Amino acid sequence: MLQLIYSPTSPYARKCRILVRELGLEPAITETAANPFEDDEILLRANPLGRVPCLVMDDGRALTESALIAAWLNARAANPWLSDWDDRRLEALGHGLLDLAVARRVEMVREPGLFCDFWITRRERGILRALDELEVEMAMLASPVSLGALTIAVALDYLDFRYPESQWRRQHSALAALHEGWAARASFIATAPPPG
Ligand SMILES: N[C@@H](CCC(=O)N[C@@H](CS)C(=O)NCC(=O)O)C(=O)O
Repeated sequence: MLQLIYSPTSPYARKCRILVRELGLEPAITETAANPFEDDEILLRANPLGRVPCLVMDDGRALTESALIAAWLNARAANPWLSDWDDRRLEALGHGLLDLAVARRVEMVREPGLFCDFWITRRERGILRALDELEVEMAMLASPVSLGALTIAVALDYLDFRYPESQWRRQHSALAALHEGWAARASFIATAPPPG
């Protein structure tokens, strides 16, 4: 049995959990919740980096990094998604958007007086540039069900979760359509972060 260690609010982990469901791998995987910020023992034993997601494979070795875990799960599926270099390129862009959104969140939750306008503004400008670029990319998207598209949809949903005031839909209708398609899927609904 494979073990996927995740936290319910982590978008990186959510991407892997959605993929597990989309690829029909649920019977082969146990999902174990852990809080990386409380240094949960189960997580630290599997991943010295102390981050989620982490996938413990059948032989006990662990995979870290959501993109690597996703590629590994896809390779193991009976009906894998096609993933070419262009899809990987989009996946990296979506992943970068996610990194910026998470970094912005980290900056926002610092104690008053510690958070830094420079970093918040810098992250926000990066998020906007990435959204503009991805909006253009949507016209050339080969398939809305791919690792690239999934990563982008998860990043957009994370913006709604942690940055609801961003109003990213206003100038990005193609991204809004991609998100809407994903938001209706059972895998997306089943892995939604808890409110709050
Ligand atoms: N590049 C990693 C990022 C994973 C990551 O940063 N996860 C966060 C949760 S959203 C975490 O575990 N943070 C704990 C920490 O940084 O100490 C991936 O793609 O898996």
